[in-house]
Amino acid sequence: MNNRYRWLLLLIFLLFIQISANFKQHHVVNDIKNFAMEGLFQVIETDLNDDRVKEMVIVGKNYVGRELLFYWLTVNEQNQPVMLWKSPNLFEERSILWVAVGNFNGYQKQLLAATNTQLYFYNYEDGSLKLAKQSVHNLEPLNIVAGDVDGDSQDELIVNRIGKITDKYYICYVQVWKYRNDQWILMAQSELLGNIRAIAAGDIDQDGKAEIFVEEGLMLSSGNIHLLKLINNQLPVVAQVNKSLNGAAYALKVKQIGDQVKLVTGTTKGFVNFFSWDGKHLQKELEELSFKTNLVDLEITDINNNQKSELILLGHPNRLLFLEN
Ligand SMILES: [Ca+2]
Ligand SMILES: [Ca+2]
Ligand SMILES: [Ca+2]
Repeated sequence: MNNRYRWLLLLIFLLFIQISANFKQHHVVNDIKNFAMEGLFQVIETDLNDDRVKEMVIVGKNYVGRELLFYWLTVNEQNQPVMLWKSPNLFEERSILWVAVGNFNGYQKQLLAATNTQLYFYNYEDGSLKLAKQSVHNLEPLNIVAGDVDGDSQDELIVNRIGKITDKYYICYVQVWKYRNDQWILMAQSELLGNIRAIAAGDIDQDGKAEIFVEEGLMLSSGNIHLLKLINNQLPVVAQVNKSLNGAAYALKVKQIGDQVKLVTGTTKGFVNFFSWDGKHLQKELEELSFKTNLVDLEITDINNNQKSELILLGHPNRLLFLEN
């Protein structure tokens, strides 16, 4: 055996160890094919009742019954979902429903639900959620997410909205809004970024301020990830990764995984990938998970309170999948 061949074998062996070490860690603990609604859009982790145990909120739609709903849920010891609360029907003609949880007003965690024209503020109270406020808005959101982008401990509302409509697709941009004296104040907005399909926020560089991530691309093709940072009330793109994923990444989250904060993506072709920040670039990691399902959203959190994180996947149209390490 020549030297070059031996090195190649060693490299393949090392790659195999790394891949299998990560892959082996995940196994399916529950797989529900028709969960709760006809179509699911979004899953977010949260601790709405502040009991230090994570719950989740799942958003979706019943097409036939013309319902837009979200569920507040936990799981039991068998990893079966247990409903804590179901929203009223927030249906609006041709509207999305999107949910974000954060401390928007500076003194209280709230769940914010947005349709095309309405914003609903919900507070946790005695085991359920109570509508605290409903208002009309003109944010024109395609989706929303919460994040503390300026590091003042108050969450801002980050909105993906349409800037231009061409005959084939939307060209979108990002706005950051701060809630002050019962009003939303525009803090910053980005340039036009493309057909944004997913948005996320989280402090990947650990400076105490959340960065904003968007994924944009056309149709269901592989897209581009932009990392935006609030600098002097501007939202410049400070890093970008082009066409590195297999499929469109409708699932995008920033998560603490082990001792690192990572960007996690889930695509229409069923791939889950992880990106870390090296100070200058988003680095795609070797670990890649693959599922035979069109992913619409994902979450990573200890949903069953066993001190280990689960990977929660939403598959099109209404599949709910839990994986455990
Ligand atoms: Ca803030
Ligand atoms: Ca940061
Ligand atoms: Ca767990």
